[in-house]
Amino acid sequence: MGYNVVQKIISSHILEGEMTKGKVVGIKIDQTLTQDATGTMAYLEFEAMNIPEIRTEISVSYVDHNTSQMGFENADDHKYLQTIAEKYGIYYSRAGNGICHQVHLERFGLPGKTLLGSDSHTPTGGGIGMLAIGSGGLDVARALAGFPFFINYPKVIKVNLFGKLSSWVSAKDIILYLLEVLSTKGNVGWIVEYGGSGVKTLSVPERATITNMGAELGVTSSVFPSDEITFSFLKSQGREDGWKELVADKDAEYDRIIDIDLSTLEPRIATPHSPGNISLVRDLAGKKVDQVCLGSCTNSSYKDLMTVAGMVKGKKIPSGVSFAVAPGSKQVLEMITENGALSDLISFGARIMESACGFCIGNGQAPATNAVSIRTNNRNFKGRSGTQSAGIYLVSPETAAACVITGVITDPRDMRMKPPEIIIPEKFKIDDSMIIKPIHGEKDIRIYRGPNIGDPPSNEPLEENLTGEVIIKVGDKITTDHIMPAGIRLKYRSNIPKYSEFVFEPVDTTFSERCIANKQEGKANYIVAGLSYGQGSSREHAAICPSFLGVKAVIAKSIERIHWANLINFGIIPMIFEDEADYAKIEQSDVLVFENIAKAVKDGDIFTIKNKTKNYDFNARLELSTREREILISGGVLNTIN
Ligand code: MIC
Ligand code: SF4
Repeated sequence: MGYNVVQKIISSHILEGEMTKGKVVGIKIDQTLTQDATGTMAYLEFEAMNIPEIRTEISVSYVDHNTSQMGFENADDHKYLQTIAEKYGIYYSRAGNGICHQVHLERFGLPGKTLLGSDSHTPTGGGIGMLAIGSGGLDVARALAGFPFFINYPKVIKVNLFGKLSSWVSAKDIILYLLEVLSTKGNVGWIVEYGGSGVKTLSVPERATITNMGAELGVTSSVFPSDEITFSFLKSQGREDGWKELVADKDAEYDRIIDIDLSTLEPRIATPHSPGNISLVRDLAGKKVDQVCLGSCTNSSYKDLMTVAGMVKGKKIPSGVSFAVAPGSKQVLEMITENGALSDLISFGARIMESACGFCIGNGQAPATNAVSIRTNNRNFKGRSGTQSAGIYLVSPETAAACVITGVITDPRDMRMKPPEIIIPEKFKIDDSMIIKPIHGEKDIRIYRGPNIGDPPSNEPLEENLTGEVIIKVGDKITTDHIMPAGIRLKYRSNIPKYSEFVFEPVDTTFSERCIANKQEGKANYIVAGLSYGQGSSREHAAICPSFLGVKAVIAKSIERIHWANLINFGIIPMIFEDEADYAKIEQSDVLVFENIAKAVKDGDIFTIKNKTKNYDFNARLELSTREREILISGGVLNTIN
């Protein structure tokens, strides 16, 4: 039997384990990326490993999330990251150079390579035929040190694309359709591979829009083959030397196949507050819009911005709408500046933002109370925009432009205009002056540490018995934005004691102080959750800060992949209800007794928990690999390294 694209990349990178579904494999990581919001902690962890220089082929440290610099914290973090990059041989992409995923695609990504990034949207690189995976910072730190990255050998879904998109329907509508089919939960352990004759109708940035939002499906990664279109993209970036063809063998097998006839797709929209709530744009047509935002790592390419500029050219923005535009990279911004498209956007009424994450992570542009905000982002979790009462809707750039022109939700097919014809230049503007190149070998670099930068927290080895309280009980689809809010709290990412004050802030503002009170009395804290706990971001702070507050276990109906790994890395035991009915019986404040927990973590699959308050026992599953068991017993990865 031949190999599919995923199997081809894994088989050429396998360092430990075997290619059997469900079994753990350790793969070699060729490239890593970090961004500043997760990067400071990742590099503090890397420093703790005492390795003189990185052991990957290419590693890049991007500054794109925390660029608002309200206070000294962000600027201090940037200086820390720059000195770390100099010391350890890492490329440093300065603030203003663009969003990590967009820049990585343009300047570093290569077909057939593996990429591990401390950001959940790292699979954007799948658009160029990489096996690109998001993880917590600690796993990136390990990869920098040359250790393998462990995944469960995946099941592969083939998404068979055929036909051609109709006018006004775009790549975003393909992934929104797939989110309608697969939803945001229940896809842990899968990788999506795109194939079929429709692949050749999509450019690399369009493919990257699709693989980017694979993160919202909760899959491990998403990947396109590498073909002549990939070659042209690399050539336009002056990097064709790195191209290689990568296609599935004719007799490759898949665990599931989903057919999508591109010609039947229509413009879609994700409605509040989940990227999985999909409707047709037409079904919401006429709803008043207050804000439109164009940007984020999903849709901020040259083609995306040119399309919108072409649609708004010569028009004026309606008085009730605000329009923010954040180009994905300096390259995109410079190109639309030079060809005049930027001026068309400004003349229409756009507010031009820095090439950074910005509004996507709630860094500015918070909408008004109860506002309707139409965005080209990938996430619309409640409150993420900075305004709890606002409703965020996710759409394609074409739909966003139609909405900002009319001031109401509008299907671009109803615009009575022709789609702008965008000619993609054969050569893109290449200027890497905002990327500081690494110097290898001996050098004397002093790492800069501002007052905001602390040490990675330490944790005790797992105790034999634990008694404690269900400190919070939450429902299904709790995202890392619920657990560890970003936005105005982002600047504390390098300061764990301070950031820990805001754990679960959007859900329960007393969480942190209640945890600390228990911790001081020597009691454990437990989190009880429903399905798909820890969706969304890779931010390991959603595990580090609870660990700092004395959380010892999460008992849930299911837990998402990246968050699962982060919990283990920081010594919190992930447990799954054996019988989901037990979730309903348990209440917040119940006292739970974990007898012989260390022994169970060592070699048990089922663990019996005593609910002392209600006087009954229930079972939880410990679905752990040998490696994960060792880490938990030690109290986290950092305790296993030195
Ligand atoms: C996000 O989109 O939520 C983020 C901010 O990029 C995160 C990373 C972080 O929290 O720093 C992600 O997607 O992993
Ligand atoms: Fe940045 Fe938003 Fe992309 Fe996250 S999803 S990397 S915040 S642009």
